[in-house]
Amino acid sequence: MALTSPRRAGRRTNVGLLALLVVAGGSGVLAFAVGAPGPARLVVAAHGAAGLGLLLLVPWKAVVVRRAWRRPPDTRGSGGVSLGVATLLTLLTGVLHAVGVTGPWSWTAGVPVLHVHVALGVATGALLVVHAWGRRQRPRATDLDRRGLLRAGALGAGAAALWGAGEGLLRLTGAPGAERRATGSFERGTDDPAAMPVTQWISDVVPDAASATLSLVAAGRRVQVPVTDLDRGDVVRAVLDCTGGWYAVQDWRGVRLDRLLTEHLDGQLPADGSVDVVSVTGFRRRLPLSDAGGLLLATHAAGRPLAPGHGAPVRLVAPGRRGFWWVKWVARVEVVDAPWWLQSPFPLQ
Ligand code: HEM
Ligand SMILES: Nc1nc2c(c(=O)[nH]1)N[C@H]1C(S)=C(S)[C@@H](COP(=O)(O)O)O[C@H]1N2
Ligand SMILES: [Mo]
Repeated sequence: MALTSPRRAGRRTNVGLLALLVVAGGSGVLAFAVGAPGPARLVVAAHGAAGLGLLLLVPWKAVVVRRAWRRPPDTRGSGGVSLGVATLLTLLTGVLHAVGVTGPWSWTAGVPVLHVHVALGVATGALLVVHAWGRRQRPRATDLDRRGLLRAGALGAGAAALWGAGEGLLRLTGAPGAERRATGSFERGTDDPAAMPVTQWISDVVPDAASATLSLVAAGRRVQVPVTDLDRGDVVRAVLDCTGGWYAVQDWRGVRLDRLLTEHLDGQLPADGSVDVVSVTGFRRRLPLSDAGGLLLATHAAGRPLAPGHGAPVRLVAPGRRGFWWVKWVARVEVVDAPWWLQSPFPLQ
């Protein structure tokens, strides 16, 4: 479909690219936060479509770029080349992850290709700010007229079609990516915890010695529970889905958090409120207390005690939440009044 001829490319092309990059960046971050399969599928589809949709505007952008290069250098603005390169590398690594190639590009090389993708995505965002600053493309009334909306709609439909074609191709060719979860993650070590990667969020490290007791705290009261008392036979089958791009399903065993809290702190539990789950390393997450019935403090996976790297002697199991909520080496569980959303959306260590 000829929306406009590439010769008339210009402001609208730039606005289109900007919109797609903003959607790609936003949905990328959102993809890290969402754990439920339904919403994750939507977010990941929007992300893939916005990212791949950038390719549709390449012919138009090429004209814009060629035109700029015929002008004197001091009228050109800066950072365009690095932004272009960063954007294409971000796209490339995103696709490499989605296809699921093995070998040096996969997570087995030490660094998951998805982490490279995210780092490049963040760099692209920074370069975009530098590049677009001072050259703001002001919105015009005609952007939202019938033709403007048709163009935007056509770009959206084209992007969605490109993403759909990509997904179809993965299935047709039987690429590993056809099997990935709604979040985009690949299966590693289901029912075999030893085959599960040991993953730290940013800078945390496996502690030398974990705590032999668990502190339960509420309303100024503190109870010390030996970790050997935590295997009560409560079992939850749940998916650990890491933002590094892998997931595993295990039978986790231990004690339900609501059960443990009512046993030891009954009477001190507020009707609403939150619960801080804190690792011996300082890594922590705050969850709504109303979720406690679905949370497990696990001492075992697949019938075996947790390995040190996987959080021994006790870790949190948070079904439906991404891996960074599954605090390992839990030393303290504290009931607090503050709302759960009053914390950094992602851990800081
Ligand atoms: C502006 C920058 C970005 C662009 C252009 C981009 C583009 C892409 C593309 C094209 C894919 C492959 C989708 C597919 O083929 O189905 C992808 C996958 C992915 N990206 Fe990004 N991305 C960007 C930033 C980010 C950021 C900042 C994050 C996370 C914080 C992120 C997370 C992901 C994830 C989780 C996948 C895997 C989804 C799947 O398997 O389909 N991306 N990205
Ligand atoms: N204390 C602590 N707990 C943590 C992390 C961490 O860095 N420190 N990483 C989280 C992340 S990002 C994931 S995906 C899972 C990984 O669990 P595993 O190492 O048992 O596979 O643990 C979570 N719990
Ligand atoms: Mo993770």
